[in-house]
Amino acid sequence: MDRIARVWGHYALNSRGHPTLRVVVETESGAKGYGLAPSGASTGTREAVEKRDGGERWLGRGVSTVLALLESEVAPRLVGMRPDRQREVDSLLVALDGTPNKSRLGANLTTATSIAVARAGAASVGVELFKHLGGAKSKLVPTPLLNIINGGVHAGNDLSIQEFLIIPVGADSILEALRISVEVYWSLRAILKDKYGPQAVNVGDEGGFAPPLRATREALDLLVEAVRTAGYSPGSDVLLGLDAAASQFYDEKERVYSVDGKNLTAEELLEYYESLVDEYPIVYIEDPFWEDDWEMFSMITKRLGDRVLIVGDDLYTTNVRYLRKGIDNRATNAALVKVNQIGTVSETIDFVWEAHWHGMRAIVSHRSGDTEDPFIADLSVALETGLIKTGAPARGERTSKYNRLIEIWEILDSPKYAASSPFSRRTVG
Ligand code: 2PG
Ligand code: MG
Repeated sequence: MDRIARVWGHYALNSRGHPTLRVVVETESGAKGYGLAPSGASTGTREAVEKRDGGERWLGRGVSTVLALLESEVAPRLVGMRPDRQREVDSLLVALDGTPNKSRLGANLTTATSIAVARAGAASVGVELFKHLGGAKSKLVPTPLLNIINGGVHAGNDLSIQEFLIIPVGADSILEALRISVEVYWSLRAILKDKYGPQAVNVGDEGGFAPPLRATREALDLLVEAVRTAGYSPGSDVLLGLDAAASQFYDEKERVYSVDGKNLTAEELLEYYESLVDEYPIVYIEDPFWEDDWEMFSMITKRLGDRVLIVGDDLYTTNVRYLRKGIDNRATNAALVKVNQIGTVSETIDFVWEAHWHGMRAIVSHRSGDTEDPFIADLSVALETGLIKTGAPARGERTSKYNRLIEIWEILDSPKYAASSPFSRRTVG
């Protein structure tokens, strides 16, 4: 029976050039696992807390405090535990932290540690990470949602909507899906360069282009044109999605949403989404309203839920407590899943199970400040979510996830690409 022998951590950099921590777990048998904590920009207020040093070094973003806590409090307690007992380790992390939002140890510490233990556990028993987390039966490789036009706080342009996603459903393998996506990405690049000049093809945080656009429809028209130019059919080969991240453009005082240069009431915004869904092959809208407008979430799910996945990200922050509220209110029919929003692998798994149990789709997601750690690729296969959101097919921290999905496809006996199946109708409740 293998046991954890050593746990340590050190500084690493994330895709924004901010520091993060990398935790390493080594077992008595010599098995090793690592984990890196990602970081969000459009974070929900209910998220677990990312702990930073403050002060001047690293512009206040250092993780020395967190590394010291790892060494003094966490590592000594993990030594001697079984690396393949993820739940025991994660329960200990939750108990050691002792707060409802991981604010004492920091969710960056618990996330990196929990992921490192999962990998060490897999290595210790000699199985692939996705099999270790999901059992031998998982064969479903998720359909990716690729953010190829970046707006909101992820880009320096005037687009209010944060993410414009393409969804390559007209494929029968992950590689074909990525081929289609890459062809659309490069068609879009050529179109942007032609229409707006070379500066329009600079990329944003998630590898999508950040052109000088102002209007949502302009961006959607470009996506449709790029899909067609690449030789595919919008609506059957490639579907579209949006992450509005609406908390970012909501004015709480005035109670208006500022979209495309106009101030809209919640009802007007709902009508706006409805017209977009009528005009474009949109099947996915994430965070359409700000994170406390449960009523409007329920309203849009009622109106559009039979043809669109209405997704809670800032609404739920991967926390079962808020998900249950969403289930009770039929607030959404889908939920975004980010390990560092809650802070441990086991709590993330519980969240996905709860969503699935109630007929909701779950979408495993990266963060805008991510790392080369491909953990979420394994997680999405393990939990058979059928959906993953992990940026454009560009920038190493995004492609590491896609490359791992290709690798998993090669490892699996008879893999299945989720294609359009996650968009079939589901009943919530
Ligand atoms: C989101 C994410 C990832 P961030 O809003 O869904 O795309 O962004 O990591 O900045 O919260
Ligand atoms: Mg989001």
